[in-house]
Amino acid sequence: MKTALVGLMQSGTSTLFSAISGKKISPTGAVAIEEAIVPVPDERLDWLAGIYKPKKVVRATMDCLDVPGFNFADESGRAAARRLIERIRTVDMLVLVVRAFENKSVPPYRGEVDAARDFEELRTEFLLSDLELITTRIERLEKQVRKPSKTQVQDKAELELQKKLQATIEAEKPLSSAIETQAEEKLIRSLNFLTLKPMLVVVNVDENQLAEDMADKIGSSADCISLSAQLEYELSQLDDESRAEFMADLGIKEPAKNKFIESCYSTLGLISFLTVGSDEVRAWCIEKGTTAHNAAGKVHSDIKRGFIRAETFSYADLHEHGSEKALKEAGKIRLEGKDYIVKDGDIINFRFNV
Ligand SMILES: Nc1nc2c(ncn2[C@@H]2O[C@H](COP(=O)(O)OP(=O)(O)OP(=O)(O)O)[C@@H](O)[C@H]2O)c(=O)[nH]1
Ligand SMILES: [Mg+2]
Repeated sequence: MKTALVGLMQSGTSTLFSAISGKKISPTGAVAIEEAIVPVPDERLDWLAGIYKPKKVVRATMDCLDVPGFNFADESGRAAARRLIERIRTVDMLVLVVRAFENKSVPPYRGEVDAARDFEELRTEFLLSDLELITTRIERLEKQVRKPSKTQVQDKAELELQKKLQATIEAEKPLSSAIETQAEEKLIRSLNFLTLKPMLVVVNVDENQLAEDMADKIGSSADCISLSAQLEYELSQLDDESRAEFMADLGIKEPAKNKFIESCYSTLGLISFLTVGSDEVRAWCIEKGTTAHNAAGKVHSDIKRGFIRAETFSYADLHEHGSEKALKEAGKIRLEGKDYIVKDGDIINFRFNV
């Protein structure tokens, strides 16, 4: 899973990136996209490690990009933003970081703090960038369909679709509303439209605005959370003990970065199943609706090929009963077949034969 953190300049994108990845904050004005593999926090693994005493604990990970802040206010800024936007087309989801705190480094022409305005600006730019892609594609396809070729039928179908998409954007409707069939989705998949990507909005608030729920401030139905990137960064710099103290002082139970990563997971429709043993306790990231057979393939292609059964119990049951032995006595260990739909928190021991 690959996600890009994007925002207007000085929104706190790099601060949030640093808080979740532990990497140094990119200096203001940096032009390079930074990348980090971020472990997905999962308390269940910590508890399981206490039971199984494994040699190692392996967390699921999220591949995260920190994109320099966009400045659409002048020509060179727009050109830079465009180049960056082209480079994030292949990510699985977008995180839009929207500023709701005072920042003296933001040029005064941007006006007062206004999260809803900034969010709209970002969304409009993404939409325009998709529209541009559609327009270019239409021009190319119109030339192409005039000459006979192997792909003529498909090109004609795509041309029709692109025109429909163009009209949809011009009617100010979301692209997703115009894609009605899987065949249509397939025709345009490789274009990687930004406005078709799952999106999470992070409203970045000042430390003393934490109590307010800012999520409704952007006036959108998009998935949205609010947090203070600065505070998360400061928490990430502390050792466990000082962090716990600091959080107790502030009256917070969990760093918001955990909630942030969980939100990315749910925006993408992902869940985790777990494997346990004395060697390793591990979380595996899969899409909701994945079968046991495909989940086995995540672990190893041999396990998928030789799949016999998935011995399955839930983390919640293990947590309640305390041991696998007690679970067995309570009849809570199931043998599932290939078509079983894996659930979040399932602990699976695949039986296979190769
Ligand atoms: N008060 C407050 N300040 C913040 C917060 N998050 C970031 N900042 C400050 O905002 C400034 C910009 O932060 P960055 O993380 O560099 O922002 P950016 O969006 O990556 O900026 P560019 O990529 O350079 O455009 C820094 O001075 C941060 O300390 C926050 O939650 N609260
Ligand atoms: Mg930055």
